[in-house]
Amino acid sequence: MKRAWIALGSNMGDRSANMRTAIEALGDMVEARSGVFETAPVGPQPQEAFLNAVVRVRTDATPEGLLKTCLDIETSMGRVRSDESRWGPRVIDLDVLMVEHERLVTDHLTLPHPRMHKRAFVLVPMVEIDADLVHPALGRTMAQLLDAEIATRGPLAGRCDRHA
Ligand code: PH2
Ligand code: MG
Ligand code: MG
Repeated sequence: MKRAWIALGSNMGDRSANMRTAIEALGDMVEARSGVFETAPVGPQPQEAFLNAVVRVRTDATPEGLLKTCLDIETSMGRVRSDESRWGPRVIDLDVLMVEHERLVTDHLTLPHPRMHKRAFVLVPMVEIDADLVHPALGRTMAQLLDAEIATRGPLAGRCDRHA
């Protein structure tokens, strides 16, 4: 069994319900989950605030298999990728962040997730569950990466508020 980390995000519809439904769909795989945070949208277009969280799962699936599980959950929750723009609003987004310390580049999946270390909405919940986890490409812990990101951008740019 390997450990993997998945980021969840929603900024359309009943965001809290969407987050709950997605975590429930991951089922028994989930062994730890962060709190839910309300976060300022990152990306070119103006859009509603997101809810974000990170879960740690345990699975025998391959990274590609785990990605397929995530995409299937998105589809089952009504997400239609062809209707949306890159970094635009979405009902639910499940991103595979890391699988153990593997580094991988395929057509569909890059591990660790290529932007995770630049996103407070990923690092804040990540630090809550695994602050000392070392990023396999950067050799720094999640806590160190979050400190670096806040130092670069300032605390307001990546606003993350704990949500009920
Ligand atoms: N996801 C995006 C684009 N921008 N911003 C926040 N705060 N949270 C997200 O999950 C997010 C985003 C595309 O996946
Ligand atoms: Mg995604
Ligand atoms: Mg995403």
